[in-house]
Amino acid sequence: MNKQHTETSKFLSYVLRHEPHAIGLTLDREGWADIASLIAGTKQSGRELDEILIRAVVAGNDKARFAISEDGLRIRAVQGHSTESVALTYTEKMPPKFLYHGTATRFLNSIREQGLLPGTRHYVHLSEDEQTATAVGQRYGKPIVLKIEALRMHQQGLKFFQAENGVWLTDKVPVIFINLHL
Ligand code: HQG
Repeated sequence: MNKQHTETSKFLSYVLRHEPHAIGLTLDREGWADIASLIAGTKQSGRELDEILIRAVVAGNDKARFAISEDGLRIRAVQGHSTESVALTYTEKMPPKFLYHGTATRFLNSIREQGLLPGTRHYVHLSEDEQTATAVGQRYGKPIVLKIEALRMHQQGLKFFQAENGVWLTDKVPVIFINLHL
């Protein structure tokens, strides 16, 4: 992704996951926004956006954060939402034995007490590989990767979902399923 694409991706994440109202946009329960309205609202806020740029960002996105509807008229973020207007329907799925969560060392004491909580987002986000988790943790400070006993959680009735881009989602991770001795 070049600089313009990265900036546009961050902007799209902001409006499609967190603050659609910032540009007068409405998302439906499944997170879909009308592309024409997205472009119109964005232009009003003084930022450049057109369909060519949107399509380039969606296609070239390193984490496949966005999807365009089959009819080509709508766009959504596939995970990561905090806005209450959205409640994506994810299909439950059996997770692999272990999943990983990247965080910052400064959060560890609190995680030891409370387990992993979703914060402002709708789910706790987990990845299949440690490398991705390290990059995620780095955003908040000195990264540390927590190994999660995902299959054991699932066997005990806790639900898992996988977004279209491969990110795993679960409501929370109780401390007993977190390996804190890495
Ligand atoms: C931490 C990115 C204290 C948690 C990534 C994290 C991901 C706690 C932070 C997606 C805690 C929340 C989500 C507790 C959890 N006490 N801190 N009990 N439980 N935390 O950004 O998982 O690049 O909301 O460890 O790739 O970092 O934006 O979640 O550090 O998939 O597409 O609280 O965002 O995707 O931070 O990241 P976030 P996250 P994008």
